[in-house]
Amino acid sequence: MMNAPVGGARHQLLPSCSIFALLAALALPMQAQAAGTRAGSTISNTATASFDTGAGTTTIDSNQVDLLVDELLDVTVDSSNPADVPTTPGATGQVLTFSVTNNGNGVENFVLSTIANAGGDNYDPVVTQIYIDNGDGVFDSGTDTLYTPGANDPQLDPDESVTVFVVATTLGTVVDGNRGIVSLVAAAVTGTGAPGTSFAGQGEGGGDAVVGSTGADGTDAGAFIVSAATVTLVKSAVVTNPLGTADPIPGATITYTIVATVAGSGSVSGLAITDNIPADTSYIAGSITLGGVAQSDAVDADAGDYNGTRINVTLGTVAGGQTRTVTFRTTID
Ligand SMILES: [Ca+2]
Ligand SMILES: [Ca+2]
Ligand SMILES: [Ca+2]
Ligand SMILES: [Ca+2]
Repeated sequence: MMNAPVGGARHQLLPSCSIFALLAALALPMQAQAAGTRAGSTISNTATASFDTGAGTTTIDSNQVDLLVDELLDVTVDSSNPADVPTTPGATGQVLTFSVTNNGNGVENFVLSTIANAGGDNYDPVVTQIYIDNGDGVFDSGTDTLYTPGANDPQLDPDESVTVFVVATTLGTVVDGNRGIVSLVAAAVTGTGAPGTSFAGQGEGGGDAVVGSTGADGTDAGAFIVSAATVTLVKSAVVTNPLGTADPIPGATITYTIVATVAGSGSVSGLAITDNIPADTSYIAGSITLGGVAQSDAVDADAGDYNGTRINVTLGTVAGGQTRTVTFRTTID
């Protein structure tokens, strides 16, 4: 036998290879850099000796040593949310996004679970579901796959990643600024343990499965931040009368001022201020103002209206840190 290159027959194909084989040969080492040589591969090696006995050079080969590459079990989990995800008290369907990557060198299934009570935060989000993304990176409960542990543990090739969505409910008792952490855990179904732990014959291709440096499980944390707002309402009245005093006598005018203050890092929506015209008084037509701007009594393009018994000012969405001031006038009958 002539000099037999390491790797034998496969490498001998290269001189006559097609462009596809060349591309494959170029691509394979890149794959191998991350996950390493694929589990189940055989590493073969033969030593050669050359010598001269005086009758020319003779070459002899050693026996061939074949090693079956074991499967390394490694996985990492990464939160895909660059910042805390805003939520509001009592909100359902709140989503944290994670990426699970098979860092091993064989195909493996990973069982997923969550931890929401580890502390270091202000409350425990209630995890309701885990979904496996359909590949578009966007959560949609209609097209992504609801995860059931043991039934559809995601199967990943070496270096393959999958996006996982953790869906949670925010407690109704949380307040603005509260933070709730949820960790996603992914663990190799074949087994986990201390690095080096071996599961005989359970690797892809018939070798052993060996726990890698990650312990064959990985975790990362994401967090919700409660972004809520509260509204306080303060009402005051100023009386003027034809006598030039502040006495509330018949014929006196009462100017009511209502200040709505929104506080917190979030906002409120659908904010409206309503006030019934008190008994023994008469509303002064066209007297509603919002932020000092007169509002018509009709239901129309502006925010205010008077319907014969009450004034109403529709404020809509107001962010924390803002105030809205409404005034209207009545006369004492
Ligand atoms: Ca495997
Ligand atoms: Ca917690
Ligand atoms: Ca999706
Ligand atoms: Ca109006």
